[in-house]
Amino acid sequence: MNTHPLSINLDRLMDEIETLSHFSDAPPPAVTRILYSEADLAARTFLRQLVDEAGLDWRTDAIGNTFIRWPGAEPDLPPVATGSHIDAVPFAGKYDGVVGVLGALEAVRSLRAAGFRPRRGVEIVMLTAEEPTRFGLGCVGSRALAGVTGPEALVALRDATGLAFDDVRRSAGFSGELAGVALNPGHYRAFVELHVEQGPELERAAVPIGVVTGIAASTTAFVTFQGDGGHAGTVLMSLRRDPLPAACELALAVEAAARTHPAGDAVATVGIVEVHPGASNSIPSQVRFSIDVRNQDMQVRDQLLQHFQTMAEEIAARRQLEQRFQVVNSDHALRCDPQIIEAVTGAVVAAGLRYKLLVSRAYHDTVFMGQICPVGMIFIPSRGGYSHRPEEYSSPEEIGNGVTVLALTLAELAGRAASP
Ligand code: HGY
Ligand code: MN
Ligand code: MN
Repeated sequence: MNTHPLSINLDRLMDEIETLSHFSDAPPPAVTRILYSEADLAARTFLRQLVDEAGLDWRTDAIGNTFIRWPGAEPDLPPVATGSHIDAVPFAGKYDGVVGVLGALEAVRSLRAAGFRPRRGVEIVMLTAEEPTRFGLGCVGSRALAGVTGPEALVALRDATGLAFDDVRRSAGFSGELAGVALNPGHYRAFVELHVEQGPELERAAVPIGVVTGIAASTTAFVTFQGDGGHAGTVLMSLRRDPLPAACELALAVEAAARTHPAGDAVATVGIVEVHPGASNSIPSQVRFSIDVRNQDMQVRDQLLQHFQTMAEEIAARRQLEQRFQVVNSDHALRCDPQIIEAVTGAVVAAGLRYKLLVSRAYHDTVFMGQICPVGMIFIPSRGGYSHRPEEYSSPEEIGNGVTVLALTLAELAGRAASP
């Protein structure tokens, strides 16, 4: 039985999620929304329109992080933050990140409609570039807010066409000093992110809410094997130094090592393979491919990463190839703050719902927001555990549950102002 007066305007929220999904470079039901693309910029404009309609103020920083502020009665107190991202990997679904941004806006609208007045302000943060698609690094916005990725590292980022992050952000309309992006520790009282689970646990357990206890440690690396190339017809097999079979050998070793690791839940993925020159009648001269490896136990992740590096060297030596193993990012696992977990579980009970504690195997902006304030996450079920594919789906009821729990959590953390 729920004990709260909130009413979530689900029709409006689902319409907004549907409209946002059409700002995409892929045909429905897929969504592709890459950082600073026309689709991304149009989606940001749509979000700001909704914020204006809600009568809330917003501002953006030098890289496009967008801050939507609901002032509290005591402006000197650090606000409570919530939020997520609206960029999407190629051929994604419509809920990853979006539920945490539009759902947060609906949570604030419903609290205001219920006459709730917060002691502390509430700030919704739409974080720029959670997905690594364009510049190879995930969570650029939250890393920069946390000071984990400073101005020099941002300026060094290049996309696959060689365009510089700094130039692209300015052409997208985000100028200002990069040094002004980082927030001080304590800038926020807390950060709570609502997100689709992107896995099968909640659906299998038939539980409507996940209360996240931690987020797995993840690493992204790129391996390059360099050979001679040459004519596919005239170079005999014994004379070749072909990097593609080497890459296949390593990819199979990556899969086998993760699949058989005693931890039982290690994951490793080769998601990008670039073959140069990419002609059917040319022997590849260079192959560059990505390795994404994760586990909530950092030692497991580090062991696997070390194994992959050793394998790359061994394969290159045996096949007389040059190789480069470049770690783009290797992040810590995150533990959510017990106080925030308690606030979320209390909100679930007040909403008359059941919850399951779980670890997130996907990374989120919460990993980096956790460097500057106490954090927590709220999950809702993903049908079939699908995500990063067009079949991603969470029902209106599940989304409504998540928004209600988020609203009640924000109310708890912000505190109710004494006078109306
Ligand atoms: O890759 C991730 O875990 C996140 O969805 N970007
Ligand atoms: Mn994602
Ligand atoms: Mn996400």
